[in-house]
Amino acid sequence: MQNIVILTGAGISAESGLKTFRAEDGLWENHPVEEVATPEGFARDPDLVQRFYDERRMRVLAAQPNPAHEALGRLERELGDRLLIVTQNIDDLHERGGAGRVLHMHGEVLSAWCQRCDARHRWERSLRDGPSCPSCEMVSLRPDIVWFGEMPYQMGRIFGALEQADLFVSIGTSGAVYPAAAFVQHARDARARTLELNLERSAGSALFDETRLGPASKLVPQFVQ
Ligand code: BJW
Repeated sequence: MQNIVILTGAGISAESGLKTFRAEDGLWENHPVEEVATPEGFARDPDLVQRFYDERRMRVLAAQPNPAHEALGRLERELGDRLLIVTQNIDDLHERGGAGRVLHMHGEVLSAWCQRCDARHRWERSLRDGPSCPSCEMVSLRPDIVWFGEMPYQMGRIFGALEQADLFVSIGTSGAVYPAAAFVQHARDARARTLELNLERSAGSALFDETRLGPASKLVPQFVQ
């Protein structure tokens, strides 16, 4: 039995109706990245950033997992702790697709983080109206999201799993953002086989042993079979 690490990006949720970032009609088109996805942007205009994530939160709550998420849920039931899903996505579609062991390296939009007491709370409503933290009652909640310049979550566990991996699969990510873009090289260093499933070749495509091109809702169920 082999250890598998799967990295997912916005492409796996595209067919659930959630926009990717870097496509022509993507999320960054109307929102300059430095305004909405940096701590400096949040300090400058918290209302704009909260509004951006309020809208994303509503869209995630309305979205449904697609056959790609569901296939990974089935794979996890089969492989148990030999499978680790690492997602850059802030939605909860892997979990609703049946996967329980998911590391959200860029945070979760359905979580609010208190900058005062460090507590995290599941959050489904707006953060714009200045709600107070249920733990310390201070008004200092922000979206529990990893912005540019901040340290992604769970890096120790992720690098540990990559060192033990026999197979690394990257699904629906452009390979434009580090450190996730470097995982394929870590997996290669650990002598894992590397496979890319994507609509089009990613930035690091040459580093993969194999690339299969097509929509995730087709390629992922085929891979899992
Ligand atoms: C389909 C499909 C379908 C479409 N089926 N596929 C040089 C070297 C190293 C680092 C840096 C560097 N220069 C700058 C940095 C740092 C920076 C960085 O990487 N910048 C780049 C722009 C160069 N990184 C950071 O700041 C990170 N922190 C950090 O590095 O800390 C220091 C550190 C050092 C060492 C170890 C550890 C840490 C933090 C990055 C935080 C990223 N945050 C964001 C926004 C917040 C989340 C949110 O709002 O949702 O995360 S940015 C955005 O990009 C989001 C995504 O998770 C991330 C990746 O995007 P993704 O998922 O790849 O989406 P797209 O749109 O780019 O691609 C979609 C893909 O899907 C495409 O390929 C399509 O083809 C495909 N697709 N439909 C299958 N149906």
